Amino acid sequence: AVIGLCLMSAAPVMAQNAASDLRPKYLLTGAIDRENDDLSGQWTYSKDLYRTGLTDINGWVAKSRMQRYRDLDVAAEEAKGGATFFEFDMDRGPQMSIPGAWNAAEPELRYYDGLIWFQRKFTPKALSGKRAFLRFEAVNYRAYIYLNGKEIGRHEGGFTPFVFEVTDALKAGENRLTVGVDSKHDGKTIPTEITDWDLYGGITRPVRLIYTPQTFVDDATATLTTQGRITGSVQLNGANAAGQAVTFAVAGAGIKVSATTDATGYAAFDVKAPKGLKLWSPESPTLYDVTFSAAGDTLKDRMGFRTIAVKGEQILLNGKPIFLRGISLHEEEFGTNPARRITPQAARALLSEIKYGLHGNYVRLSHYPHSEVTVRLADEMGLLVWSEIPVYWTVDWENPEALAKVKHMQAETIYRDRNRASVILWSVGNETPISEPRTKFHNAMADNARALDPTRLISAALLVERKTIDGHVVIAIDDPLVDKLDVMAVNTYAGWYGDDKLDALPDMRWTAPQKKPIVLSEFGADALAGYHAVGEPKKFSEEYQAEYYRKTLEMADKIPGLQGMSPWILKDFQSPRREHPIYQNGWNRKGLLSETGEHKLAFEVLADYYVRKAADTA
Ligand code: GCB
Repeated sequence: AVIGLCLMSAAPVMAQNAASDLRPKYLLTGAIDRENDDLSGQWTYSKDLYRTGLTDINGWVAKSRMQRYRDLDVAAEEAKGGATFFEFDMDRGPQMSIPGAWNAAEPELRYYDGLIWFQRKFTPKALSGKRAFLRFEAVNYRAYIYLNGKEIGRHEGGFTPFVFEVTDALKAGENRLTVGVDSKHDGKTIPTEITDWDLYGGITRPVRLIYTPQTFVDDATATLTTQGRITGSVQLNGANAAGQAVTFAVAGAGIKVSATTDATGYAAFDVKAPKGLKLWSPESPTLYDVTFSAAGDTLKDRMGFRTIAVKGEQILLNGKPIFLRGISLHEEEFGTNPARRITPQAARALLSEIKYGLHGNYVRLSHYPHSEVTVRLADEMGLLVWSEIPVYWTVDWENPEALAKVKHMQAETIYRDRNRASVILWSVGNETPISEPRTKFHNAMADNARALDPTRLISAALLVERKTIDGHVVIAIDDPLVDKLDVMAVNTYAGWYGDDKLDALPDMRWTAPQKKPIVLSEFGADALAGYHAVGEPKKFSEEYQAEYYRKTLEMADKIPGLQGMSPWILKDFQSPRREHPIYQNGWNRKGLLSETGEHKLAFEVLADYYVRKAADTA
């Protein structure tokens, strides 16, 4: 049976939960700590550029020779002889290492943009009364999931997790899991087909078969409020979800609180935070072992407790003003042939450059939700996080389906990451040209984020206007979306795009429509590592990039209300739009590090600035 778009399957009504209609049917929060079979490893694959495995013309494809998802031993069929005829064989196909984008797997797949079928066989553990779920951490962009020839579900959106129950679809012994992955983006996808990064395709994050008891803790959360209380909730799933005693405990903090679930399996709790609770901060990222227990099941997590708020032009972490010393980051590991394969080691290598190399305390995870591994590591290492939905440049603003997709992406992201102390900002967009439908769209996103999570700050990376007033260059933030934001974030490229001289930057004046904190969500300049130009700085040289940073930082120091920055970007990244044959060759070169991690001159300029900033604000 076709279950339909997972995105569209609403959960049962839970009156207590403000955004309940967006809650995915299953969340399996904390899934990585549950009993599971990791389905990473070698999968076979078959390219299907014309989508013949999916097309169904008048039903005749039902007997098609091209349906890769059929539960079929093609070699055995052929051995029988006779008229049997197939034009695929998933068992004898080429292999690819999963997770990982296909673009790096084979040279011929570098710019492949379409459908590829993947298959992996596995033998599950004996269920003996348990339930089983397939959880995909991310498939880019559309996923069609089949188990033993039967459709289990579909999902759209390349960066968020999704779960399907397969308790009844599994069989004893060997099972055949087939996943069609369609990377094609168009005017209606999120993001659309035009971006400034490699869109990549494939099963880019881990796939796990997760086992739970019949009734289990599907989702749970706890947060420290600015009133000094710890509030949270637990959602059970299963036949015995109602009327269960629930316990939330924080080991070593003296917190243990109980509640009872209502008819929908939901329970909320609220307790005074104990005096001795150690707060999480970048300088001291204390994490506690927490448990949410009910009906014989326990959801475990490691969580930090902190508050985040805005007061006038300041951002307050645990009640104290903080300056965000950050950098932007794409999800791409180091190397000349990245596959967006973020392992704990790859994430640590990237975040260490920010924390220890740049002396940063903050990272903008652009332009889409990054891997769970990265966000958990930010918690552990002590880096504040800006989290983003790929509503980038242009979107089909007047299309209600686009907004529905985006809202589901927000829900999938927020439910996944709301227990991470590191995450302080939900962004609702990047550089979207101002128009009425666009502002309406973003306003709806901001309302949605607030309904899903009233405890964090909302921002968006805005475009600025460059004006000349009385002979002075004025950079103006003038965007009606600001009304909905806690933090005004702006991208500025004066001195790179356009003809402004670097010496002019420090004299540019900034104006903002309201007294709210400002962060520079981007500024940057391309430099090819190893290209040095003496004399007058030349664009694309390391010297130009370093000088651009010096002058932009001088300008930044004069921006009233500036509370942080995340320059563009830590590392050079693949971008098919960047085709300068000498300096780019398919890479956006605005990294402070080359793709292999060589430090460019500007890296030290920013690191020195952050050392000074850290001393000033200590
Ligand atoms: C931007 C975009 C970012 C680009 C960058 C650039 O404003 O937000 O995605 O990569 O500029 O390099 O131009």
